[in-house]
Amino acid sequence: MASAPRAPLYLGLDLSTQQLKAVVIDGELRVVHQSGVQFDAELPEFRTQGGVHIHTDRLTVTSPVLMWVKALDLLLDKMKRAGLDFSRVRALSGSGQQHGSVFWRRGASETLKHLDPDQDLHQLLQDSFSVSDSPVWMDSSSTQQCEDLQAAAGGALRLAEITGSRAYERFTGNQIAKLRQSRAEEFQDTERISLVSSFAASLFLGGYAAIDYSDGSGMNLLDIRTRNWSEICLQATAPHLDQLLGAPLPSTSVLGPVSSYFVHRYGFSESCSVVAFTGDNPASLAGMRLQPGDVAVSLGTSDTVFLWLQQPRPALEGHVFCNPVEQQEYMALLWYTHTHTHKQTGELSGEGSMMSRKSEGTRLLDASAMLVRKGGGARDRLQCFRCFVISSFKNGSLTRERVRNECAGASWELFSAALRDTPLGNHGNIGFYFETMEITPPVIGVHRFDSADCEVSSLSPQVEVRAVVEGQFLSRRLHAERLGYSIIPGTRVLATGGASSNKEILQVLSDVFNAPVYTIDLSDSTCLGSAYRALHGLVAESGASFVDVVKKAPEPRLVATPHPKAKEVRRPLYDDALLASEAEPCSRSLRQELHETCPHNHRNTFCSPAETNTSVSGDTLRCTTSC
Ligand code: 5FX
Repeated sequence: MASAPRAPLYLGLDLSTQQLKAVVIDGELRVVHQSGVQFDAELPEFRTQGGVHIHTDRLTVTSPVLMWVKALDLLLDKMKRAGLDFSRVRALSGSGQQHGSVFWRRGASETLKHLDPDQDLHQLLQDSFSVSDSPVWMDSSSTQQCEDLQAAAGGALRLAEITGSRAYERFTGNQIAKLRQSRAEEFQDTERISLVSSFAASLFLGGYAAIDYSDGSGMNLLDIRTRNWSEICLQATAPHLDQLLGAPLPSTSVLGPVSSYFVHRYGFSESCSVVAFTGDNPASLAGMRLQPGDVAVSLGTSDTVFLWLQQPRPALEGHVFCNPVEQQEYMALLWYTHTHTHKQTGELSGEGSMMSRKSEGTRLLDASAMLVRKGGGARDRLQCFRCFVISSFKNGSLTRERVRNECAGASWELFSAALRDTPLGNHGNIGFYFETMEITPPVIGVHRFDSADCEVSSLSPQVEVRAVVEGQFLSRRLHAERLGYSIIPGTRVLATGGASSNKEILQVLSDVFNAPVYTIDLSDSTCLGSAYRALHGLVAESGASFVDVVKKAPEPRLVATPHPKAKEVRRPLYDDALLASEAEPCSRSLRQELHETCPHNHRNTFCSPAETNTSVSGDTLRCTTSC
């Protein structure tokens, strides 16, 4: 049933790595409009690939901030041409790729306040950024700053206790520290630092938008208990940083009305509310409406696995994020085991031993109990605690696309046909495809193995297609299991992101997880989650819960059930090699050095117990390739 002509609408946006998208829903939660702008194809003047510039060091990854602004001009023009009546939009919210940062030049706040509706935003804001190339989540160039921050905080574990995560290169605080050191002049000229999400919200507000707690949790700067910036982390990162960041706010906050620029240029109502924007992962959680026992797999530029666990099992990696929809909850609880980081700070004794890892796990469990101990017994809270676990994988859709281009004539139809024509288990052929430094696990390398578990340099095109998809999903499943995922009656795999519209890929997902796969009608839960959050933001202050507000939303659709033989397919080689690669107690910086100094000149190397040893900076490292 179509909505009444004047019925209110809610707009959700997502400024992701490769595109800017919008979804509009009505009060019945029906999608009434969708639009998008692809950066590479529609804004070729910025010369991005996959929406980013990868610099010559292969570690620094940035996106032009004006490309994002111009994409918003294009998107709103498209929506207007499509006949969307902006005056009906009661509230809008959005999301951005997590961790990325925008550096506003001195004077930009005045510019934002007085935007001339006769001009495009990208013209008006062309001089408003002190740094034109924004660091994004794919960047892994701030290893030194990570080590410095951990040392200042009293170790990786202490930093995780404060901010929810040990130091990660892509986390914003470490990017800010790097920029301050390497581009002092631009840093001096900076008036305000936004996340990608709060940057997009600032455009709509006509003033600087607060960073929300949930996206703020991905910075290594927010104390997730006090929900304020951590003094220790601020000081270790940059002087007077709190002034550059502004005070963080709850993710459900109404930040104010839309700026008069949008009222005059596009016909928005003056009373349209801007609800705090958040990170793409928190927004996706809102869009998928995860339930206990579910596992959600987002298949986008990065692949992300979200879990809702009643009783998290300690594993040594991950992030705790503040919950984006319920103010009193934490969104993500992730555990980590990477002893190599602690080794640098001398935090653990007997490094790498089972005992030290076990005791670290116990300490982390204690830390989590502390996090949830907010009135009521820790045990009770832990049981009803909404524990969302997130693992992020950098080698997602870009890797699948590369294999599609090389093995399936750049056609998704041929890619799907290859999956249909090859059996589950791929006759024992398998591959690791970490083309860029992975996040989970932090390794790099492409390795293919035949049915005899011998490394081979190539596979036939059809087999390669299945190898990449099965390999990626086995890795996702393995990490989910290490975080406590197990199939229980009623377990659902919820798939979202671009690749979730490919039936054959979803069949492999179902077979590898041995569970039914569901999708929501829209392949993109992030935008939808933003639209839901816009609606919820209007009533959150009065105590309405998110679950109640979105209960009318359509139920996910069953799209694949596991093959009866799915249970029998086991890949011990894959599991062993991945687990071993993560057990190696060496630092990521050394790993990168190894990549450059492998004595056997291998292009792709990663740490793992194997035949060959090499020594870098006095540490024993190993090259996995049999030499
Ligand atoms: C999460 O921690 C990530 O780094 C990615 O999933 C980005 O949010 C992708 F935009």
